[in-house]
Amino acid sequence: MTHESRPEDDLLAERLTWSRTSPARPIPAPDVWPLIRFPSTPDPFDAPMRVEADIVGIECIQGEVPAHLDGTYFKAVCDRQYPKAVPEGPLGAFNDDGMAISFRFHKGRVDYKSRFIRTPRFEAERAAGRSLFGYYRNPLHDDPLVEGVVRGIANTNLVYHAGKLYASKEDAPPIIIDPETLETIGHYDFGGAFTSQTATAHPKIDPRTGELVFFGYAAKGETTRDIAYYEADANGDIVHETWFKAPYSCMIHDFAVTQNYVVFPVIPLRSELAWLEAGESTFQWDPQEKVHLGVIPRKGRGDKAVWYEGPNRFASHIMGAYDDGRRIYIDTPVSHSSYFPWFPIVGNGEHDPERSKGYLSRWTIDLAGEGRSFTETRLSNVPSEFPRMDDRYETLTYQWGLMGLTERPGHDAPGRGFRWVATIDHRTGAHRLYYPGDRATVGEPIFVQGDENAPEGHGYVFVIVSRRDLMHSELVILDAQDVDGEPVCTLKIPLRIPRGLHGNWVTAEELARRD
Ligand code: V55
Ligand code: FE
Repeated sequence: MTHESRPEDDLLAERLTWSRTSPARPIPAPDVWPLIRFPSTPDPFDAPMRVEADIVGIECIQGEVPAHLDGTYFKAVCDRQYPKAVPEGPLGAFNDDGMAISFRFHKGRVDYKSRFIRTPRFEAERAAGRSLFGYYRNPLHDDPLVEGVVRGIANTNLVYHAGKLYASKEDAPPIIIDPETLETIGHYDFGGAFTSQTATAHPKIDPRTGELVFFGYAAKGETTRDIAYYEADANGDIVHETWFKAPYSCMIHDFAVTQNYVVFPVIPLRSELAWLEAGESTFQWDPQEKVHLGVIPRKGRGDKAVWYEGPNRFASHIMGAYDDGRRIYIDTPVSHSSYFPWFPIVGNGEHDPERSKGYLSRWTIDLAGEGRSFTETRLSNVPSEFPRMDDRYETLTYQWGLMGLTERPGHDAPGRGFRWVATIDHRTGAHRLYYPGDRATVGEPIFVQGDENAPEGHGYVFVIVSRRDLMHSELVILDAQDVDGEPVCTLKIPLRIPRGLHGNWVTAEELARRD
């Protein structure tokens, strides 16, 4: 099946692009500030927090902080400045304002900081005292005051490369923020070399070369099939740019990077201009459409992409990927229907929670094989998401991974959300699990190197735990090889850290290399 764009789409697409980083005219201050009243959340723990905090020396309530840890854990979380102007349904945190949080470790002391990202959208709304931007990824119903203004909310990831800390969301160019103060510096276009409308929140750093490998999809505006693939060298200068088109327009949240290839997963969470015009969900799950994996050699030409097809599947985050010259291996939680229940199903299908569970699987592309298809094998029998690895092995053969689990077969955990952190050893397929207790949920776990020369997966796991009964959060540090043992330490943050997406550890040595 193809989803050809209509001839009039190119004209309409212009309305789906941004051209300004501030409103055309200053936003007038209201005569009386609008009343702020948020809808209630199913769990009061998830109510908006809106606190920008500084805590010098966080309390350690269990164990001891490893004094040799020197660096900062940066993480993007999602809070909301104002109630939304449009009905949006239970959209998770996807349309909430980005906030950067940091835990700075130095000589056994840990300082906490949180700051909203000052996106053009955040600033415009603050001036008005209310929401001006409407639906998720749909500019057609925004307040005319902000027509053409970048809609990005930088709520998905914080990535450090070549002296810059990038706050990103996949519908806008990256914003850089100060790693020390978390103050927003502004949009960054790599000295003019970056021309896409969008940049992924999941760039990859090649540990061998220090290159930043990234892309934008819907790169000429929402619903366009255009993809721009970039590589920046270890100094942060863009050295490669190529443009091509996906078989159909969809959300390309993450991608696979190996030593020799980049792979763009086109997954049927599709997007159509007509849906945006009608104020329907910008993304909808299409149970009829195939997966297409677009393969390009590293720094190769987009128009030479080779597309490999597979059956209807959902996948989002990639744990790890590598190639052996002939085959490309991509490990990702795969489900038989959309993982996101808030995006409707084309044809009004009902969400089936069983079919939407993701199981870590390996997609294998045989570049020398016959035909243009790929194979799928399951690596784990527990439903998981938020896969991560020891990032020192990004693009390379790897054996150790991390993930969050919503359930554990045979074990009853009351409540919902991510409840366990699991590690996987690909040599044996064995899992080890950390469970924080019955009234707690976990965020994305990350690997933190204690010693840069330690073997793969030897170090720490950091995870933010929401203590839903105690109404505070904790940063729990686990021994990466023994996550089922007693935590190394537990740091108590006396606030609710808003629900978050992705984060990364940056060593003090890397941070010192700032320009
Ligand atoms: C995700 C999160 C987003 C988004 C798209 O898979 C995908 C996660 C926080 O926003 O816009
Ligand atoms: Fe993500």
